[in-house]
Amino acid sequence: MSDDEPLMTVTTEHLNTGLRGIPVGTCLTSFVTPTEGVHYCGYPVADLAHLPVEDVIYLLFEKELPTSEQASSFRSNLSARGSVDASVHPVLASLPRSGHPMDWLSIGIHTLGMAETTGDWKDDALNLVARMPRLLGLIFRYRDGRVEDIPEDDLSLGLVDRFIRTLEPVGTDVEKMREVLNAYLVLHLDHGGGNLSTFTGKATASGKATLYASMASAMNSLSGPLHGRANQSCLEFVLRVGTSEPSEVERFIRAELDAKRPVYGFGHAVLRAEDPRATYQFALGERLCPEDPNFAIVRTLREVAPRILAENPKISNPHANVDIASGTLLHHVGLTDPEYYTTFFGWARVAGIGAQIVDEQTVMRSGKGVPIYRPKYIAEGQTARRL
Ligand code: HAX
Repeated sequence: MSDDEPLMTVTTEHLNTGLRGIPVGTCLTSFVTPTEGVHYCGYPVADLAHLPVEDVIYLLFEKELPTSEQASSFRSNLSARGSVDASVHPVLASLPRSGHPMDWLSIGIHTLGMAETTGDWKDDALNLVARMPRLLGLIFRYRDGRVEDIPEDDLSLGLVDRFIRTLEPVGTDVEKMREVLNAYLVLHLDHGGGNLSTFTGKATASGKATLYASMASAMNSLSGPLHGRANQSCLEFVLRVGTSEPSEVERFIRAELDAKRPVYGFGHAVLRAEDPRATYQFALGERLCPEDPNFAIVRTLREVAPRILAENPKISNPHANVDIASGTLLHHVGLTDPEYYTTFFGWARVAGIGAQIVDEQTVMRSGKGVPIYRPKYIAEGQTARRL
């Protein structure tokens, strides 16, 4: 694109539409296409989903996949950054267990920032990436009241294994849990520049709030039911369907639509095909848990729902989205409480949002960074007045 080429004409029709489709900046980490979904630095996400999450985090920060030496040095780098300050324990111990885990996550991130902020965007972003698995594991432990004998962190382990070590799951196939969590994280790391949580995090950072304060803002955005919390609603929906018999599933879907309720796990604002992140997770489910009754429901939903949704011409995309199978996979590996699912989403997004904040604050405009956000609002229903 040339410097003076108009990208679009903004008309009054665009006002009060949440900036939908209005170009506001550039993104160096990812883009989304209607058919292939999200790409990280050019790679379709489905091509990356089998890689260790640390390698894909490296990609988002460095814009290249690591060589094996770079991958091993990046793991050591994260290990050196991973220690979580002891002040997090009394803070988590004091929070109401009735609070949503996303509120705990936001407060946990703020606490880490109060304990130590370097002021260097990239150091703070990578420090937080390295501290997330321990923080999240501790949130689970304190909310469950399992606070006796929490194992020490083992910084020599990878990110997923550090979470599992802190969690100490009982009666779970840890190999499967590791594979499901690694894939979940890779698939949720980033999603272009303009999604609400990423935008919020970058907007907060543009006022030179700390990386931690910016990320807590992003997590607060992500916690909304129209944004990240949809993945919690999706598993709740699957549990409500309760049968994998196609005609009963069809009856259930039609009743939901008649009641003006959404059919969770289907549709997307940008994609116009099945989300490749859903396709990957369907294949993972067929391999890891083909007999799981919830997975059987998801399989039937995938067969039945698009046909019914396509009957409504208003629905731009009747196909499965990323949230359709992720909750069922997490449930299968022992992470059974859907209230926590958005915190896994948040854990993943800390890397993508962190990388985008670093880019906006240290790379854009030849390193000068993006100035404080200040979109224009036009006064309405007001005339100049004097007392
Ligand atoms: N069930 C019922 N109605 C649906 C629908 C679905 N799965 N998908 C779209 N529609 C409806 C919309 O509500 C909208 O209705 P109105 O005109 O009455 O407002 C109409 O069809 C047109 O919608 P659209 O243009 O196709 O899609 P939107 O960009 O407006 O909405 C949503 C995209 C994802 C919000 C929507 O498809 C939806 O509500 N899906 C179900 C909930 C869900 O699975 N959410 C997770 C999305 C994944 C994600 O991005 N997570 O972050």
